[in-house]
Amino acid sequence: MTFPTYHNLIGGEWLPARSGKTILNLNPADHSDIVGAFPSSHAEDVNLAVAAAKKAYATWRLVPAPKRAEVLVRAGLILQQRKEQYARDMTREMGKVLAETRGDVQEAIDEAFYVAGEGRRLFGQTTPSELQNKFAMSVRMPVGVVGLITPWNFPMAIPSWKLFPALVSGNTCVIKPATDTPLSTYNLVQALIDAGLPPGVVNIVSGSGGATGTPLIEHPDVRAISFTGSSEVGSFVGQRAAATFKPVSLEMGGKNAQIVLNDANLELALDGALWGSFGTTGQRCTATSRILLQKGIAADFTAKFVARAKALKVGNGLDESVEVGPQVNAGQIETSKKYVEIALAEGAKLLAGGHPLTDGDYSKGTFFEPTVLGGVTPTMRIAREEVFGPVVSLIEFDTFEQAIEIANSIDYGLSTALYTRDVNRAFAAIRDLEAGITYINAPTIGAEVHLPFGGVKQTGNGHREGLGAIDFFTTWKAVYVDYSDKLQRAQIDNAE
Ligand code: UN1
Repeated sequence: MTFPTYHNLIGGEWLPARSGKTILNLNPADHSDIVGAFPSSHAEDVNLAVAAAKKAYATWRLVPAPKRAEVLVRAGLILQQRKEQYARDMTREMGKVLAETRGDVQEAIDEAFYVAGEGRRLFGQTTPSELQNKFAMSVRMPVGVVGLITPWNFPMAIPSWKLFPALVSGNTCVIKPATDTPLSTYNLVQALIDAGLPPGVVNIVSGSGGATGTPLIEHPDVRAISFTGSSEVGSFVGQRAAATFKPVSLEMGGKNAQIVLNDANLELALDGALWGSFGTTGQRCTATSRILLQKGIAADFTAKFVARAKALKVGNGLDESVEVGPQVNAGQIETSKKYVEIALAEGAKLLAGGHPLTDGDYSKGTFFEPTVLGGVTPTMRIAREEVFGPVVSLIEFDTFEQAIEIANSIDYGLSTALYTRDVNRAFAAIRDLEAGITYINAPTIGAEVHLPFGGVKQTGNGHREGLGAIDFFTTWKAVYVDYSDKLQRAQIDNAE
């Protein structure tokens, strides 16, 4: 079949990788469907992109922030017009069902309009000076050239979470999209270009993490790195960035628990668990991967949940009747398989699924059955390690306090959910769950762009996207204006 060839975007020009090499972007539902060939970039391509971003920074930083924001408003409007096409492109390259890829594009639209408002805020502070006739304030400054490394599971939303706040703050960007899903980043950046973004302000270098990402992290002219991906890679990114003292925002794994108490609305809890576990084929860092069931409802919940998991329709996400798309690639299938084996070896019971789907049309892509494991105990590896696939564990408990303890007994801390009608317990859980996000009577997935997004423990290193991204993409400058016309020595001339 014929397929398009895409180039890197460097200083406003579309350029192939210097090596001439490309990486094929395949539809995970049908590997014979080639979405396109994308550059396989190396350090020399990264160097060109960083140089272009550095050049563009000299002028972009001086564009008034409200004007920078207008580019985002126009980009948001363009994305609205192209939503259907971009959603279809995304389902083709990533696999998740159309309803979800429409949501992914919508998240970028929401982000554009939310962050555009920052163009007329970017607030600093004024504060009294300790000296007379002296004025003190703080202002937000851009950081400079920033490097953005994004994952395949939210191929447009997550790039928008990074690009838009970086841009409104006056930075210029080099983005390395995920190897599996570069097209959605191209579509997002095309919307920015059509909205009037000047050349060089955003540059794209496609390629693998090692060959493209590492030189970006290490480049001396890159002033900050924002990364979303696995904790394993995030640890590497953080260590490399530390060598050149770069601020680095790391958004990583989860092992998110939904707790269901005896008094919960059971149907609601079932709906939430099903969506949280198998939405995006379980490939969200916020996905529900542990369902903690109080013993009074455990048997009833389990029977209903297993029946509903077995009834889910798995297939090509472009088919509107499909509920669960493929996994993104063969490596992810291997991980799901491996974790089911580990769980069974440790004594868990297979209640639904557990295997790759390979018959008929499934053989064209990378599909895995929605999988439910019962009899899981909190110390098993399946209860502690991230799978990033359609594999969920059921864990039973006696008391509310035990549930909180189990929920917190892992190395991650991204999202949590509690289903109950008891308002006292709800507020105790909000206080006690160790996670960046807690939902009450709603699933672990579904964050909105204008709240802080991120986690504690091995999920992150303290930064937040959404509300919080501007803090990462700006640096504070303290400003003192002395209008006394004499030397005034702080801590000395005004001391008793
Ligand atoms: C992710 O999985 O990396 O809250 C992001 C959610 C989405 C974002 C998920 N809005 O599930």
